[in-house]
Amino acid sequence: MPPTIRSRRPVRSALVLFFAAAAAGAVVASAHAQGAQREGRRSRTREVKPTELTPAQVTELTRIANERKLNFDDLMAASKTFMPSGRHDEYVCFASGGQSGQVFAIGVPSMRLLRSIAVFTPESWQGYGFGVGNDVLAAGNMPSGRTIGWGDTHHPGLSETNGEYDGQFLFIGDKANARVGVIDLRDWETKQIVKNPLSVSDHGGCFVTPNTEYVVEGGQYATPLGFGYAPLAEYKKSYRGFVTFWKFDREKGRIDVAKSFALELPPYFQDLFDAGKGASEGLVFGNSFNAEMAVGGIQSGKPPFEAGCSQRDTDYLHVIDWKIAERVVASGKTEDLGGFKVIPLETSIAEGILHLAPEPKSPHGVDVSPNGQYIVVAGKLDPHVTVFGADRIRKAIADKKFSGKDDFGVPILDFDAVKEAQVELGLGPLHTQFDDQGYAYTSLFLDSAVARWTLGGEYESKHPEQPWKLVTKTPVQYNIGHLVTAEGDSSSPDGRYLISMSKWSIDRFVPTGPLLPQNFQLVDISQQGTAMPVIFDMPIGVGEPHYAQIIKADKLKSWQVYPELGWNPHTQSVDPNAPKAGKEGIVRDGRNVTINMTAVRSHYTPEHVEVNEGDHITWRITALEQTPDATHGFTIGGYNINLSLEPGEFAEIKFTADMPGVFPFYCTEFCSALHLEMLGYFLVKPSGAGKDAVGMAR
Ligand code: RUQ
Ligand code: CUA
Repeated sequence: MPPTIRSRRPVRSALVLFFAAAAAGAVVASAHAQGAQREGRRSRTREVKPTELTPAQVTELTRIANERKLNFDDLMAASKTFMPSGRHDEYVCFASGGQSGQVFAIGVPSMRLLRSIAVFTPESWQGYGFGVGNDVLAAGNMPSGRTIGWGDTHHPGLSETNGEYDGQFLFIGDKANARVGVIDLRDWETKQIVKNPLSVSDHGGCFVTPNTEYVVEGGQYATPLGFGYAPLAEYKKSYRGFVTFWKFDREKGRIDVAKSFALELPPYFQDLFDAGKGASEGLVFGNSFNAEMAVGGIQSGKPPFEAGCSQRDTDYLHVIDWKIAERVVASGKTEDLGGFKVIPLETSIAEGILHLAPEPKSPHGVDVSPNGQYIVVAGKLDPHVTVFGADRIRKAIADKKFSGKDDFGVPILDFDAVKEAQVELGLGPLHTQFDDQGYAYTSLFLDSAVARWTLGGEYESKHPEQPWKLVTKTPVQYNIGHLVTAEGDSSSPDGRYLISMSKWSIDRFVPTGPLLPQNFQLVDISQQGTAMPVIFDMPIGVGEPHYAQIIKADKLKSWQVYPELGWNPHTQSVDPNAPKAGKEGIVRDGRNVTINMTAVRSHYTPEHVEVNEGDHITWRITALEQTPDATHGFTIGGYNINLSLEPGEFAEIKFTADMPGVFPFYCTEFCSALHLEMLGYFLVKPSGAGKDAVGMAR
């Protein structure tokens, strides 16, 4: 692996420059701090004065720099990323959490993990799946009812308005189980999980259309759609790919399954998708990597998938016109599969919804430029990225400039007619993002580098002397997968910061056993030309993130506390059943017992709850807090229950008291000095025969 190239300028002379830069930065910082105070934030930011360093301070800093073996580049990196206590990051990066099944929110440029958001995997800290959230999780189970207890999150997608992130919702796809999660960014909680009714697994989700009309989820490993069986010998006949358009109801904050639909696709392994915008609005692009329709079979001497899938020189870019698809759905030309609307492949061909275009060898990413004009496809086994032109694609479709049809009768657009440019970048190009300076950035997996290159065409005025050219490469450690720039796949990227989502970390951190963290490396892309240094390494030790998006932090309108006491986060309204202060108590109706409880620093009311074995319990709690961060937990040990009750929140849990005994319940958040005293007893009186908590028959 190539080491990072860095100048090792002597520290002392370099420090003078550094402090000059630091002084300039401090003025900006001071303005920020004042802004924060004007906004009335409860900020503890100290007053920042322009830095004027005394000779004694310079000496002291130089001593520390030398002691810690920091050169000038290191000091610059530190000054670009360090956040004094209380100062907020300018951006938030939402990264998928890979096999953790969650989403991570990371502050940029400090690269501090702000929190995880539980989506597909129960998470006790957030009280998700241990009393509440169970229904959201259960909605994502297999149609057979089989429980899925985790997810493999790949691509987060922020909701958009006119192609810009609007900070309202976040969608996230689960590759392993073909599901989509919907997160409301007011309280950063998962509100909905939908299971794709066609397929076990997927890959190309979630990507949103420019006004979040649809959340796009593309398939990957072809199967008989709808969970049927067919032998692999019938692959071409019975196996199919797909892309699903989930209709999003912004008002309700939910996907409307009844208004959603899917397209049946040929059994090429569809990979990533991206929604067109601007010049390409109304189109969706998806690539694929098994035009060979290989089925593997290493155990019987056949070429393994990796070889079989990469025989041909080209695979297929899928160009899908979702506006036509919408009309076709409205006119009822769909088939019903498990209660879901599917446009058959013949219909897509006949109606002009689907076209293919050749794309070089085993591509991975497909990314649409900010103006929507250029569609960049990176071929893993080709050192180039291939750029398709949206206008060219539309013209080729209109003029029927086809080079043939595939085995299923899908017209293939003539490559030369739709190709805009090809740019040689290096080995293993995967994914591309953009900035505001007319540059594109592509991850090079095999080179372990980030390539910066110039866009041409409509962007040519930015770099007239060298359109469509590689500018520079920055080495990263190691094996970069996705990369993300600030607002980098929106209509107006900010640039400035890029995160290399490095898959291997090898020697970057203290070894953590044979399983090492992934490495998010922050790259400063604020300067033009070849300067593009790595300025921070952040270990991710809780899963393997794939894609991420970076949003300007001030676009997020997060609640600090729930708007009113008794708020039900699932309905995002006050719950009529929420217990009120002074109205607590226990109500029995036959075998049904309802507990109306409140929680406030530092007690629950009531503190004694006595029921009989076998009673059906409805336990309702309102957190009577309105102070930011005054969160209470609530656990009943032994009953697998743990809640996180944020200020104002109402929660309801239902269970059967099938285990007799004495169960202390307590608050699992260190909420106050007398937090240990925030407890009560749940007493379950044994009734007749049965088993007790240790499983002994009575
Ligand atoms: S993947 S490292 Cu997006 Cu699932 Cu490319
Ligand atoms: Cu409430 Cu600890």
